[in-house]
Formats: sequence, C-alpha cells, structure tokens
Amino acid sequence: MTATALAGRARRYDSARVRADFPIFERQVNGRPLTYLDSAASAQRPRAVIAAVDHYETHLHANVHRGVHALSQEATAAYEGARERVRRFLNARSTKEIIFTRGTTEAINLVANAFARPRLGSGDEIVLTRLEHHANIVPWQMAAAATGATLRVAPIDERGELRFDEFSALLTPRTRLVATAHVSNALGTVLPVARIVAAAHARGIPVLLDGAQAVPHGGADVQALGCDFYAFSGHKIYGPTGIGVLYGREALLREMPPWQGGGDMILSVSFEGTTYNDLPWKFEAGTPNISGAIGLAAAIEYLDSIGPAAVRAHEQQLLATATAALQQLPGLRVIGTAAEKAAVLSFTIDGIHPHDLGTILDHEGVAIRTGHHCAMPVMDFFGLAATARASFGCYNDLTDIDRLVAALHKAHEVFG
Ligand code: C6P
Repeated sequence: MTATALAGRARRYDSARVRADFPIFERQVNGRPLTYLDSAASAQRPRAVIAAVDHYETHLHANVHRGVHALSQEATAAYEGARERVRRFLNARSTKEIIFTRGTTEAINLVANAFARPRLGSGDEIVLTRLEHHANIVPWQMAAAATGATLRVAPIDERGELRFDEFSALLTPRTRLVATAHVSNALGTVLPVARIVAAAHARGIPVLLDGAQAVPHGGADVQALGCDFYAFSGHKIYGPTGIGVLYGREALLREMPPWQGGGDMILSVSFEGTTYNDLPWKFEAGTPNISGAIGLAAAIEYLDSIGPAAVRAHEQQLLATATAALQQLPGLRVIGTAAEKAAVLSFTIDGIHPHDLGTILDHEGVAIRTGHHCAMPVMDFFGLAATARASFGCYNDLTDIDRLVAALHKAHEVFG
C-alpha cells in the first residue's frame, strides 16, 4: 500500500471503533441490536465519560470552593479544570466567561433574567426566529410579559431556512436582543449565524446563540462567531445530563446582576447587605453539579480525540445517505430541506401517525423521536402536529440506516 493510501486509510472514519467506545451498544432492545437515532434528544456516553464520573465519585468527591481539606481542594481543582477545558473547547477568552448551568434551558433563562429583564421596557423588542426550541421562546415571553416588551419572530421558508431579509428588517432601534438557534432541533437547519451576528452588531444589538444542536456536530468557536452569549447542554455532546454551559462576553456578564442567590455566589453577607463573588461564580449559586462538569470535560476530551471535523464529515455522509434512502419510500416526505443541515432528519409518512411509526420502529430496535420536538411553531408552519425524527451521532453507521429503512418498510406492511 502506498503512503497516500495509508494516510487515506488513517483518515478514514472508523465508526466501528467509535461505536465500541459506547457500552450501551452491548445491549439489545426488544431482542434486536440497538439502532440509536435519537442523539438530538440526548446522546449516549462513551466509557471515557462514565469512567471520569466514576473516578470522581469514587476518589475525589467533596464540596468545591469550601474546604481546606485535601478532598475539597482536589474536587475544586477538577471542577475548575473542567471549566478551563470548556473554555478551550469554545475558544472563549477567559474562564470568567464560562458559567456552568443545568443545561441550555437554564443558560437561556439566566440571560433572560439577568441580562434582558433589567434592560427591557415597554416598546422594546426581542427578535427570535420561527425555528426556535421552546427553551428559546418561553423565557423571552416571560421576560416580555414582566416588562412590557414584545417578541418579533423572523419567518422561515418552505425549506426551513430563515428568510434573512425579513429577519434583518426586524432589527430596529427598539431591538434589545437577538436570540436564535445555531441549528434547528426539529429540522436540522444550520442558521446563518455569522450573518445574523454581523447584522445585529452593525446596529449595536447583542446576540444569544442557542448551540444545543450545533456543538455536537463540530463544536463552536465563540470568538469566530462573535456572539455575546452561547448556550449548550452536556448531554447532547456525549456528556452527563444536568450540566450545561453559558458562555457570556465578560463585559456583559460583569454588568449583569446575579439571578439566583445563595452560597458560593457571594464574597460577604450580612443582614445589612451582600457583596457578590467575581465571575463566573457570581452566577453559580449553591453546590454545583461537580461530577457533571467533570463528565462534560471528559466528553469534550473524547470528542476532540475523534476530531469534531471528522465527526461532522461522517455525520454529513450519513445524513445524505439516509435522506436519499428515505426519499425512495412511498408517501415519505422530508420536513426541512435546507441547503445546510446538521445530521437531523425529520419526516412524515402518509397515513401513518408519527407516534405509531415510533412504536413500530422501537419494536425493531430502532430509537427515533416522534412528536413536536419542543418546537411547536415549526410544526405549525408546516401544518403538522408531529414528525418522526432520526438524528445521527458519532457512533452511527450505514448499518443503522439499513435498519431504519427496513423498519420503515415494516411500518408500511403493518399500515399498508
Ligand atoms: N432538544 C430535542 O429532542 P436542554 O433540555 O436544556 O438540555 O436543551 C433544551 C434545548 C434547547 N435548544 C435546542 C435547540 C434544543 O434542541 C434543546 C433540546 C431536545 O430536540 C429535547 S426537547
């Protein structure tokens, strides 16, 4: 074999090896090998993450930032080390800009409460898109209701792409914030976030990006994106549940009041008054999810060891193959056909309710998500109550697509 061929082979994505890192695939579901196509809801964990959490729980656990004893010091070092790992992953300038949260939802609520509410008044506007997950709608509705502000929603087209000109037209001197998904969870659409940030910043408007569905498919560079806030969840990038991250530009975080009070977010407390801790701890009241942060750092390390770009290229190949295969099936309609998509494939089949589809597929060992995907305005746009959604992760391969297609044929037999 030539050196070039050898190099080509080395570069080839070894999905079998990646899959072997995930012990969940050793089990069967309904007597079948597991075909897991629901990573957009929550991804599976590699052994490296399970081991990191286990090591912490077995050898290191104590509360952080509170003890002079050895265990507390070691737990603190591991927790703050995890923060530094996240900083590097996002290419943030400082760990002061990395706040651990319970997930994307809590990160967005933090910004809605501590950034938006104090700045909003009657007549002010927040601009969203039609593609948002409920987590990037409801906190803004609550903030608007409390302050007299209004939400403006940028429309999408039949492919599930943002109508950029109409989005731009919504940016006015009344706009206080743009909050948009980086990738749509319901359709997979990759939003033109660089253009969105540029258009908003040209008018002095800060931008929050919901990166829950973007980070698993290639990471995110907050300096390159230029956004002011970026949110993501650990469990969608092969880490634990109950841990997530808010990146915030330091200057903005400094100006923001804390949104929850309690231990660890203070420097001193008396009944006369309280002084708040420095960043990032000002926003982390109470004992944090220490093992979750450590597991998240291990997940990032794992993703980096495969290479986010390699994962992305592999998933794109799966998406293209699955889309072509599914489009051959009678009555199947792909919902969301944007030019640029992450590895999310939403579809309907004439005459079969998505929930029935999900149940039949489950009998075949194929896990997909069905329903409105916590994105009811997207469903509403397409005149649907629900879709079936297959989403791909680093451990999927062409066999999973074969099994999905075979299970869909089975559904046709049952309902045909
Ligand atoms: N979407 C899905 O199946 P949490 O629950 O806080 O980890 O993430 C919320 C969230 C926010 N934004 C986007 C774009 C999301 O996709 C999600 C979670 C899952 O699509 C569960 S509803």
